[in-house]
Amino acid sequence: MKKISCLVFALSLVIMFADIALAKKKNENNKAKVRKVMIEQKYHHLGDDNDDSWIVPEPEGTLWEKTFKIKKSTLNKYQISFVKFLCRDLGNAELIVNGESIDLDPSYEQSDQHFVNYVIPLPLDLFYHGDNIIGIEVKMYDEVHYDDMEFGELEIWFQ
Ligand SMILES: [Ca+2]
Ligand SMILES: [Ca+2]
Repeated sequence: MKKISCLVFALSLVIMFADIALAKKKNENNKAKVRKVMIEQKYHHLGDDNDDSWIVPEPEGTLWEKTFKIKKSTLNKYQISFVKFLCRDLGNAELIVNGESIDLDPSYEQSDQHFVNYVIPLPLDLFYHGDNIIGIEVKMYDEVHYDDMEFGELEIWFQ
């Protein structure tokens, strides 16, 4: 009897470790899969000042917005999302996703000479299946002037 219970115990240990190994492998596979959705490859200049050294010298206004679609299967499949874009001289600007304002981490390097890669985590429940709107709006830094910035290569990553 004792022998049998030892055998059962050993067997259950083997099954348990096999389960853990399998779960770990599954997890690693999931981690490796990132779905990258290009929203806007083109560069845009928001603000109110001309700058001939920028990709888009003339500002295009103070708000950029774009509608894009997300499939229900994407929202069901992934756990987290990020918005990723290249940006110069971000300063005082706001990211808006489906009407919700997202704080842009002020610890990123600020440069008007080169582009900085921003990766901002977004709660997945901000998105709808079907149409979604993403926007960037520059703010005033005094009573009259807007804080210019330039951005492009904007993607949303699902992971
Ligand atoms: Ca700026
Ligand atoms: Ca300005």
